[in-house]
Amino acid sequence: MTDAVTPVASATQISDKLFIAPQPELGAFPDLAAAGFKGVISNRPGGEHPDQPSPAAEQQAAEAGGMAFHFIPVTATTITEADVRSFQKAVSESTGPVFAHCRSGIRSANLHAIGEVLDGRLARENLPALGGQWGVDLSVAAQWLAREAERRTRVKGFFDPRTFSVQYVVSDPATGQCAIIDPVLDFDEKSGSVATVNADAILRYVAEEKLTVQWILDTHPHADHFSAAHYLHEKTGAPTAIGAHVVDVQLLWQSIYNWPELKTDGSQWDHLFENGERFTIGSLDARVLFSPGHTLASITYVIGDAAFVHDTIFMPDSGTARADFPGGNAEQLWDSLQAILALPEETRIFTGHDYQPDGRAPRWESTVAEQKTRNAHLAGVGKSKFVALRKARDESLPMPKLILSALQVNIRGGRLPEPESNGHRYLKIPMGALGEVEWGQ
Ligand SMILES: N[C@@H](CCC(=O)N[C@@H](CS)C(=O)NCC(=O)O)C(=O)O
Ligand SMILES: [Fe+2]
Repeated sequence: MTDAVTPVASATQISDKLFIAPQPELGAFPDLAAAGFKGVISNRPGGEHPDQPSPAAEQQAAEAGGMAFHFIPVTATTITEADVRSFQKAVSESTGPVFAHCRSGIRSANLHAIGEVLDGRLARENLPALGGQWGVDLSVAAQWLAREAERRTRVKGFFDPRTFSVQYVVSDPATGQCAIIDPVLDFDEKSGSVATVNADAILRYVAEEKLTVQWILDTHPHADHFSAAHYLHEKTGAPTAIGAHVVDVQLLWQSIYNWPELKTDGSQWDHLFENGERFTIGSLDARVLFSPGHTLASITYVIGDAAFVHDTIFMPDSGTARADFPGGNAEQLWDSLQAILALPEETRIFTGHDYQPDGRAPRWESTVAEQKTRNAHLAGVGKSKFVALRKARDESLPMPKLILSALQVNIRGGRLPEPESNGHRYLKIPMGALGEVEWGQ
């Protein structure tokens, strides 16, 4: 049982803990706290209307009243499963009643309803009746669920809050075959310890869903986390693969690490994909697009109606990946972005990182159409402007904290350094390898 709330005129109770309502004014937040609410969810993107309080102002007002604040912005046409799951988590983890709002409350009610159907507590056919009961139009949920039911390519994202990375299992419901894309091997740079929490969560999902792992894929040698490809290969026996230009990345970093023994023939993977190469995951057609710019070897996997673009395009409110690592190139990144945006408009774009702008809940799925119209770095921008903006931004970004640790692992397919005579493994840090930094005072 949850604590009772004093009825709030504007709010409709739609579950044990959840109340939906139109946009409250900032001045109403103390009343919500006094009424007994323990959490506030805003499902409204900032800046939808000039009179609307900013997400930051709402957060401050909620927290001043001792209420948790969750920013899960959606529009009727851009709801993703991640939004639904974040919404459910915000409600289930709340210590008491939760006040959810968008402009009118309809988006909040639809997010809740989608979750109920996905989890089997509600049948799709019952949505109209339930909507009638709540006085809310649930057709957004009905359409979303109908679209989802038709998909032949199933995608499950796993967000790693430590590195803001998104790992994927993409599966073919018809055959139960799947590929794992860009899995993370956990590394704590302060203690030097490695763990398999993320990779094991993926393996659990694979077992629960009775999937067979057909491929373990990386989009590029990552600079901000270790790849769990080798670990997962040992666990599942599935072949590993990456883009063929990984050999160029190996040569580049062989010199940075002064590492003559490193094999630079890509033999650390079972397969190297060429640009345009086709393969299958169960009955799903997959193909590879060469997408350099962030790294020399980056590729995009286009699988059914889904494109796994990793560090090229982020979510529309976030923009694009940086292009200043060794081997990076902003002009090439632009060309790669254009090739991705030339995919059919309804193609689902799954990104590799989400840095949660404005503290919003993590999300990772968009479409080509959304990216074209709304990407913060791309909409209405041409090549020369993009390249100038990208270079200026990159100059302001510090190197990822794991770049020097991660590359030596990732250019060997996620293998840790071999143990030395005392049984311990050691990472090698080339000093001064990546130029000057801003030291301040
Ligand atoms: N603070 C992060 C930075 C990670 C980072 O640089 N991410 C790359 C992708 S590997 C990026 O494109 N960032 C874009 C940006 O921050 O604008 C870390 O230390 O790991
Ligand atoms: Fe990256």
